[in-house]
Amino acid sequence: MSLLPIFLLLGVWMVASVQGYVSYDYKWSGATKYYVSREHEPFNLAKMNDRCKGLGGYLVQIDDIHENQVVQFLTNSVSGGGPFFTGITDEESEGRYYTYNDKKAAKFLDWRWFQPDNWWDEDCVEIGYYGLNDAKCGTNGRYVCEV
Ligand SMILES: [Ca+2]
Ligand SMILES: [Ca+2]
Repeated sequence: MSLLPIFLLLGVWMVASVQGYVSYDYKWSGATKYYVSREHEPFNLAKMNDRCKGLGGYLVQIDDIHENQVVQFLTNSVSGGGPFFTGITDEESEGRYYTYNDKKAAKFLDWRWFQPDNWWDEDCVEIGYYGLNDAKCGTNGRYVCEV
C-alpha cells in the first residue's frame, strides 16, 4: 500500500530553492531535509558526499520502507530525470552493501527486479520508481543528500 497520497493530504512537503539543488523539508518525524542535485554529472561517492556535508548532511541512506518511499517520491517528482544516486555502495567488498558516510551495513535494500547484477562491476546504487539498482560509479546522474 502506498502512503504517498497520505503524505500529500497532510501537506508535509515543502519545496524550496537552494543553489544547485531541489530541497524538500520532510515534516513527518523529526526534522529531515532532502536535497536532490539538479545537474547530471559523473557520480563520485567521495566528492558528492563532501558536497552533502557542505549542506550539513551526507549522501542519502535508506533506513526503512518509509524512507524508501519518501526518496522514491522525491526523485520521481523532480523534473529532468535520473539516475539518482544514493550513499549505498559495495565498493569495498562485492555484494556487501553499506552506507558510504558512516560505513555501516545498509539497513533496507528494495532492489529492482533482477538487481543487483553487478554488470561490468557496478558498485554505486541509484534509486528509481521500481526500486534500487546497482550502477557503475562514474555514471552521469544526479544524487540525493539528507540532512
Ligand atoms: Ca558491486
Ligand atoms: Ca545493475
